[in-house]
Amino acid sequence: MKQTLNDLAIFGGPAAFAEIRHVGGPNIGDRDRLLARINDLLDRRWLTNDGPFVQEFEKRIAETTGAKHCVALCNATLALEITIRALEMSGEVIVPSMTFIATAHALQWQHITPVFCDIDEETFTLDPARVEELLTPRTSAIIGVHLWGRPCWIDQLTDLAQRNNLKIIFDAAHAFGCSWNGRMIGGFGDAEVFSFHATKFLNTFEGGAVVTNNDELAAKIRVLRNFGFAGYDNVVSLGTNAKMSEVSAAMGLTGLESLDEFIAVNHSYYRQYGAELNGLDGVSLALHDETQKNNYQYLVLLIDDRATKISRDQLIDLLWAENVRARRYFYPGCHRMQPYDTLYPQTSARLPVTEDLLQRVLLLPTGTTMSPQDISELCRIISFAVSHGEEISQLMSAEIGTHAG
Ligand code: T4K
Repeated sequence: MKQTLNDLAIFGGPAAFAEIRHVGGPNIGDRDRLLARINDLLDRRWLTNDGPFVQEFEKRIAETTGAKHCVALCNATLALEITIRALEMSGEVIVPSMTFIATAHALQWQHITPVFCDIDEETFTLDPARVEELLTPRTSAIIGVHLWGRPCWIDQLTDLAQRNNLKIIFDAAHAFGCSWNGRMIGGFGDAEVFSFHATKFLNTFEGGAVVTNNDELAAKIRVLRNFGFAGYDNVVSLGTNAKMSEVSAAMGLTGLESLDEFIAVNHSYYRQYGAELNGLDGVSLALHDETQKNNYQYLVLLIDDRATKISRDQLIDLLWAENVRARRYFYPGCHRMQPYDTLYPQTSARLPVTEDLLQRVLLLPTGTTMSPQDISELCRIISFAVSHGEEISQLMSAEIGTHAG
């Protein structure tokens, strides 16, 4: 008879978690403050289109990051698209494949070729030496991604861009509240783009922002987010609708008041995971640079299945069976997703570090939706699975499919 997960003693019976635990469970902040703000905006009857909460939110983001301008938008994908357009990128743009698909799509959507570049083994962000090798006369820009909040090699990439007369922006979707060399993320390159999606460290339900020190660029993006209007009845460019609504800004302002609490919780779980999984063969925590400010929003394990004997994907299946929605961000890599896999089928050969990392990452729930007991329970399951890796792996073979990353 075929064996199932339920035949395993520790995993038999009900799942370890009665309710599902997610990677990216939203931070809410003070609910009463949020509801009071929602009442205000309803009383004002000003719901969107550059309202007072959006303006206040932009001011607060600019202050927090030290950037001169913040333009709030309805999500980071449109923020990237508009920034790419405003900076007149064209031809080819160098990006990592180790990112959420939105980074690549924002280019391809505008008929610009994303040229996928490998990352380095220390930060998992664009490797400047590899970027240089990929430059061609068609290259117009570089987009670095501060993956999981870990900043890119900002100086080296900026220097490379300047020497080659290229634009440079950073996809900082994961990096609000993080710093690099003592300076907050937000003020680097021609612009940086934050995501304030529900799953992000700071959320506005859906939302994003472009931050920049460039007056002209900020003004251009403001026009582009509002259909190209530069005043009543005066459309000056091909814009779109990418405005942030007042209710989103109300959520963002409320979250901003609790940032210290969000960081403290994330940081303490980062340390707890580190301590409770310490010494487990084949399991390591992707580390943050503790000399910098970090938001610790993503808890990333690296699984070496030669040591664990149970594969990363089996571990994920096992966690899902226990109601833990562990993820494989960003498996299988943008270059293996459509349309890129068909358009550029040879890409994987030049991405060895990316390919290797994609086989090893496993993201776990953390943050304000979790408790210290939850983290301990999760670590207990992982420790058990790894210490019985070989037996469990055999039992699981061919039993269940792999869950999506
Ligand atoms: N650049 C980078 C590097 C990015 O990571 C992202 C987005 C972007 C650009 C684009 O930003 P936006 O245009 O979205 O502002 C999620 C998010 O939708 C996406 O924003 C995020 N990155 C990406 C890393 O994660 P999915 O496809 O994994 O979403 P989903 O529905 O599977 O949810 C993720 C987890 O969060 C699940 O375990 C469920 C949980 N969740 C989700 C929502 C929406 C909750 O617990 N509550 C919720 O309300 O993309």
